[in-house]
Amino acid sequence: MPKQSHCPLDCPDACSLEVDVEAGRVVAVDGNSINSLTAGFICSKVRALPELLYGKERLRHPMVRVGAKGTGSFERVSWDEALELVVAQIKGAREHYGGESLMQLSYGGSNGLLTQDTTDARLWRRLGASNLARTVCAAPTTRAVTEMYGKMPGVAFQDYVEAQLIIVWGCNPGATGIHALPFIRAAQESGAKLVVIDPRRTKLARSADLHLEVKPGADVAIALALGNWLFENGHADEAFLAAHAVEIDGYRRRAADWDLARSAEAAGVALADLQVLAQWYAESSPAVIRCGWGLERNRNGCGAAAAIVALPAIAGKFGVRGGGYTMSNSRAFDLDATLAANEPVSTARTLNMNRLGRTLLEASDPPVKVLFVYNANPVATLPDQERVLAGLARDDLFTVVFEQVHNDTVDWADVVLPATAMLEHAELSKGYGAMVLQHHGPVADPVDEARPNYDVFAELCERLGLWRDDDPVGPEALAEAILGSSGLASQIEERGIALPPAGERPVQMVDIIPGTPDGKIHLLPPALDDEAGGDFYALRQDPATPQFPLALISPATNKMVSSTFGQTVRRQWPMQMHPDDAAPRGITDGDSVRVHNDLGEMHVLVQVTERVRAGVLFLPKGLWSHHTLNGRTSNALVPDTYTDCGEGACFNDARVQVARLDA
Ligand SMILES: Nc1nc2c(c(=O)[nH]1)N[C@H]1C(S)=C(S)[C@@H](COP(=O)(O)OP(=O)(O)OC[C@H]3O[C@@H](n4cnc5c(=O)[nH]c(N)nc54)[C@H](O)[C@@H]3O)O[C@H]1N2
Ligand SMILES: Nc1nc2c(c(=O)[nH]1)N[C@H]1C(S)=C(S)[C@@H](COP(=O)(O)OP(=O)(O)OC[C@H]3O[C@@H](n4cnc5c(=O)[nH]c(N)nc54)[C@H](O)[C@@H]3O)O[C@H]1N2
Ligand code: SF4
Ligand SMILES: [Mo]
Repeated sequence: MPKQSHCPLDCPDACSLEVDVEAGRVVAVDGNSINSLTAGFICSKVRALPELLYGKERLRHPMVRVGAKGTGSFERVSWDEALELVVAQIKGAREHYGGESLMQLSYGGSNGLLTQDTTDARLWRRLGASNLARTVCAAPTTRAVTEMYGKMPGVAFQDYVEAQLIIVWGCNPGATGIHALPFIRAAQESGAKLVVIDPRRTKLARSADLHLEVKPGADVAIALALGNWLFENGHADEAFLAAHAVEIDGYRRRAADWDLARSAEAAGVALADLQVLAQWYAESSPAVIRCGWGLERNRNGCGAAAAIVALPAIAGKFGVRGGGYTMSNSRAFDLDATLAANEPVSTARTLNMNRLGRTLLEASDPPVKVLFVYNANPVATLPDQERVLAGLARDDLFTVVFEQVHNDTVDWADVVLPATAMLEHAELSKGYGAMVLQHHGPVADPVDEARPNYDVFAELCERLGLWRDDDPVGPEALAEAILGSSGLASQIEERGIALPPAGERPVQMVDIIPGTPDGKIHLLPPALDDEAGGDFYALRQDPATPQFPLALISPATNKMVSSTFGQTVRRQWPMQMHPDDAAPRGITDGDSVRVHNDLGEMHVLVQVTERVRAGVLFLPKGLWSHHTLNGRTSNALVPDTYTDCGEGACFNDARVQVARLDA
């Protein structure tokens, strides 16, 4: 009998799973239909999960460093020895430098609610450790959507079949959320038009009725021009706006700077294409915009997301099934996972993960003395990789890496703790695309000595004398603390899954309304202007220079989830480059090239292809050092600058030069 579970990975789809287990080991994983969006199929990555669980890179025992930092040479120790060492280092740093000298670094490795912000948050808060600003993803889009709509959930993918027009904007569901695809295809078969706005000719873009190959970072110009055009041409829904929106005149004044011609020029797209898009959007209902995260990872990220999600309000696209927008649905459930921490947020300083390298090298009040990494792979995933590496190389820094597999970050650890992986521990997860909540116990045995996050952090609390009698402990008690009296636990018990109060297919502005304090849609939130230090809708200048003219972007691939599964891709990963950029540099397909800027350099193979627009290079996010010729990845060229609002990472603002390696 297959066992039921779900996928907690950082993916919108939150698949419900059926797992074949033999003698405590996972032998096969597939989807079932308990989550209706899963519809019985899953991605190839998770189908190959046994390779992650039982492959040679899996960490099986605690270890301490024996060689130089960065070399990844370790010797096996017991859990007791490893934890005592960690405890001694934490105590020592706290005594001499204060709690803020302790830095935790955790992110999306496990998107589940039990493996992050429960007993770990309890530990950090009670220690007075530096707080972490988790801004590496979704920070600018979340800022925009929270200010404008109070993070109202979006159109369910299942309802895309109802749409006459689907605009997929800065999102690549063919890789990053495959369960939306059947609904997009079904809509197309029923005559819906598909528009894709993306600097790359993705598979979806190639099947679209219209593809705008936008310059990276220029989306705000397109969205404001569309808004302006709707008003100017009598296609704004003034009655809807009067009833449900505020700051309309302010928005109009800002957007008035943008006509379609100026926007086409700024965004590097054809004016005729923009005119077609404007006309289609005005005419079609239901019309839905799938706004992704590709467009947020630059200096204009928050303004772009805001200008995009303003459009359905202006054009009056809400109120019908299949009409509106989809961004993140992570707030479909009103749950506070940190309740399980049983400890309020501390007043300690906050460190932004996007500047990890700078923080490790420059923070002085106090310096970071202990870095504790879990649910994250900072060497692979954070900006300014050279600085991150230099920081990790500090002799006076004690680094703990609590991980499932021997990745690039583990190489820099002083102590390595082996973590259980999905299916080996209990998990409670909500999708940020699929609007479902799932809860399962472990279905497979942990490998060797691997242990779940929730147990290890609880034990560290105890060893550090930070334990309280009323602390929930163990996965059941933690889940209970999070779910409280919401009624969700009994739903899960009865049906194997829970749906949010408004159901899994809410109609925007009918079943759900904006969660802003006044319940209105805010088209020009003053808080965003304040944070941006001026007009957050401004199109900031492209960071390209004559010396570094090419835009290196690093969106997701279908082979990995961020850096997760990187060990299973054993080949070199080629960087895509347009023929018009390759030819003048004497570069041909298959060449080895040097990609560089002031921050660093990366040596990679090249694939010359028209699948990226001219002026743009593509190498995916999350790559490991073994995927390139010199062990550096895109992040070695990514500045640690912040987005306009939200202090997000500007991964796609890397501007570089490329030359043949033998030149
Ligand atoms: N260049 C570039 N870089 C990017 C991006 C980009 O667009 N361009 N995008 C960014 C985005 S969107 C994101 S979300 C981040 C993700 O950045 P990260 O969160 O750092 O990366 P992940 O690969 O999701 O997860 C890291 C690790 O968590 C571990 N892990 C998983 N579950 C558990 C657990 O239960 N316990 C413990 N202890 N460990 C666990 C996994 O083994 C994995 O190695 O990367 C960002 N990096
Ligand atoms: N297989 C797989 N699935 C994943 C992930 C993964 O790594 N692999 N990561 C998960 C995570 S953490 C996240 S956050 C989501 C992200 O999922 P997506 O929203 O799809 O985000 P990205 O992959 O960063 O980029 C999406 C598209 O935006 C394009 N793009 C880049 N810059 C711009 C721009 O300035 N404007 C516009 N219009 N488009 C631009 C890219 O070319 C890319 O095709 O996916 C999740 N799902
Ligand atoms: S990574 Fe996404 S598509 Fe793959 S099984 Fe998990 S939730 Fe489903
Ligand atoms: Mo992400």
